[in-house]
Amino acid sequence: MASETMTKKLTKHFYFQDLDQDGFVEQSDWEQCARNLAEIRGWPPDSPEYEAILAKHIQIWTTFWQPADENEDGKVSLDEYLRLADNQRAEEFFSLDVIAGLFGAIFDTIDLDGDGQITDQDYRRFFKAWGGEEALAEEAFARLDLNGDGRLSRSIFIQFGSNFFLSDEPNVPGNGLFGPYE
Ligand SMILES: [Ca+2]
Ligand SMILES: [Ca+2]
Ligand SMILES: [Ca+2]
Repeated sequence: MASETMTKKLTKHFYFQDLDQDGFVEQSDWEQCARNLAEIRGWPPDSPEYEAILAKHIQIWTTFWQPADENEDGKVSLDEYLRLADNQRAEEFFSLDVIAGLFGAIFDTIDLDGDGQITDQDYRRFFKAWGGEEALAEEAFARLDLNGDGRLSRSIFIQFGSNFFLSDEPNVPGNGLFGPYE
């Protein structure tokens, strides 16, 4: 069984990614987020930047979320997602390799200038693209930016991702990646 803390975190993560709030995480949520990001950045739908960001989002859906779709109806329910943490599939899905891959990929969707650092502005755009509140993004970023220099590197971001998925400690910094979870 997943711990109470883990269940709360995963539930938070699930609803963060359910962009259209229909109770399922689907490929269309990821596509919509890519469209939102492109719009925020002023990238036209036929631009190479738009194509690249769309491909990255679809790749995260395909490699991380789609395998959770146990009944293969094309969408991941909260129950399906929570079951990943509940059985031996957790070893496969929440392995260090998978998490490093996932958070590296998420990082690349946030670090839109590709210099290997994300700023609080990037983080606000990330939340906004997922339909989240920019104030929550500010708060989340401030908690993650431990040395207060206004930037997060790729490696620390991946480390926070490991906190999020592998630690049952209620107070590790990575728990706030997607905003407060309680
Ligand atoms: Ca959805
Ligand atoms: Ca399903
Ligand atoms: Ca950057």
